[in-house]
Amino acid sequence: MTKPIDREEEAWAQLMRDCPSWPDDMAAAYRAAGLWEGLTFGEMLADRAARYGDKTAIVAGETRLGYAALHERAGKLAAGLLQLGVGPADRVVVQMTNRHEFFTVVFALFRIGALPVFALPLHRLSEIAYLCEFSEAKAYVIPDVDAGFDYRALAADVLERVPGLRHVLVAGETGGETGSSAFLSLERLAALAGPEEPAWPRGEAGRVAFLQLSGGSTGLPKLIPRTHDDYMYSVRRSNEICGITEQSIYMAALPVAHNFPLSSPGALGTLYAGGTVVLAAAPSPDEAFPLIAKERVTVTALVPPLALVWMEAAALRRPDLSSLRLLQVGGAKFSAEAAGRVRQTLGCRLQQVYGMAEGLVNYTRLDDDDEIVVNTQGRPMSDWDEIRIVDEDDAELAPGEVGELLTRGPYTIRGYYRAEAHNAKAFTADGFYRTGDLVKADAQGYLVVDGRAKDQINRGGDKIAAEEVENHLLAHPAVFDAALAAMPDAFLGERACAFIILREDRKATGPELRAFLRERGLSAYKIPDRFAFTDAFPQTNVGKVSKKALRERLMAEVSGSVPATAPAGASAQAAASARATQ
Ligand code: OOB
Repeated sequence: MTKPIDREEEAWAQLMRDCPSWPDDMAAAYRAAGLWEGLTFGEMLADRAARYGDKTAIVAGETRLGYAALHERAGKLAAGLLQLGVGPADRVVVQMTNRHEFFTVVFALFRIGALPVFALPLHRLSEIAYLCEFSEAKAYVIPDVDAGFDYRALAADVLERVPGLRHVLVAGETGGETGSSAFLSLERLAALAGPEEPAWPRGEAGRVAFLQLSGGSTGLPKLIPRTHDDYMYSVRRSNEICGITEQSIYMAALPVAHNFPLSSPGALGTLYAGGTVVLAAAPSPDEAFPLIAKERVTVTALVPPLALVWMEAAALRRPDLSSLRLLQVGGAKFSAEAAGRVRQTLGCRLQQVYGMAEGLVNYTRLDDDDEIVVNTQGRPMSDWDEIRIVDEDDAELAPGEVGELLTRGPYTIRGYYRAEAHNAKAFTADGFYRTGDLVKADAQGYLVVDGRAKDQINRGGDKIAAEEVENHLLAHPAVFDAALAAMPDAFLGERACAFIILREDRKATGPELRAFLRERGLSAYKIPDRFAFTDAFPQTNVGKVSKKALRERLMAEVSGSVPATAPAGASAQAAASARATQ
């Protein structure tokens, strides 16, 4: 019989084969320079618990958890997980709203070397079933009910779809009482552990800590493997740039599993520094403003549409935001016009953040002139970040010219999890990640995001991979072809428009297609805002659908230079139906 230790080593070896890593010489250089410290997130929390004891780590609703209590609860859950048969290198899909259990669960997983796979609260059957299946998750963690949505009903559907999934772990009052033996409340999970501490598996900081979801541009979402070493470095360096200390009170208003509020510097940065993380149940002014006043929040992060809502609400209501020192805005382009109003309306400094779950994060600096803070998306956080701005042939451009941003460095992945063919396209031969973003750099290295080369829609910070939605639409019997394109929107920046060619003699309306996508379990933000029926798509010289032409068409419509019609080449009848769509 194989000894458990060999099985564990084999599980890690397999996982590391699935996750491309840095070449040895680069890894050695990052270690020698002290960027990679060899500290796991489990060890980090243990250290902070010893150092800060009862100091408040997490505030969520009525719950206040000190550092020691957080560590202890995570330990109980970790022991329970081991009892359940979840261990090193196992994957666990975590779909948690902004509750304290997000942290107890995630640190429990870090403790035993199991990998959280971060899903977002808005994800539904289509995304979750795929994540569970593709990551071969042993367990799936959910809240019971949140914002009126019953995650247990979703989990029941996921269990039916994914036979390999064994456990659903439920946070909340009504945890395990669903009748299915797969469901277990976190309370009961913690109680599974015996009185003795188990022998904790040995952690290694060079190993993958978790899988983060990519915004994506292809048919199926990609998983991003981040190691303890690389992520810890990005968190530590972010803290230095953003001035996060023991005194910092960070409010997570965005869903905390997203890379921005999680680590830029976000909740993990704040815990690293010994500060306090306040979880807002929703990012609305109704929820967030009183919380800022009550908890004396010093820093928070928003996507641009929410920053607009906050500015509007603050002008009307004059809330007490006197504790707020810094508002970070990122995830999508923040217009210079809006950026210029932050200090006046919210009474705090602005920091623009241009980052990606794959790694690279750019920040404007706290001592930058307003000119830079308002007009740029910042510069790379680390001197070790390598940047190239290139044309379509990968030739480097002159400073100031717009091209695609390529990057590599000590916290930017070298490839996605189990995606060999895709990796060959998404990375250069020498390991630079192709961001798909069109940017220009000024003489000081500050970047301005100027557009996108990837087939993605950025709906106010929520990323939609065009191909993923197109594939769902193609499954409809009346749809002959589908193409998703971004239409400009004053509030969200972009919304999604689905151009549809129907099969001959078949009919479908926008509302029907929308209902069809919902039934397939696609999350709401990916469902097109508009459907436009046409009988042909504009093409590029090589005969592909020209998304650029579709975008330009939508852009022209919005700016009013042409009436809302179907794209060039479409019949008068199709043009009429395009106008008829909502
Ligand atoms: C953040 O991460 P993701 O993975 O959800 O999305 C990354 C993409 C970027 O490639 C870019 O297209 C867009 O989102 N983006 C921005 C932006 N910040 C992100 N585009 C224009 N201006 C910005 N400030 O969105 C993310 C991760 C960490 C920190 C902040 C944001």
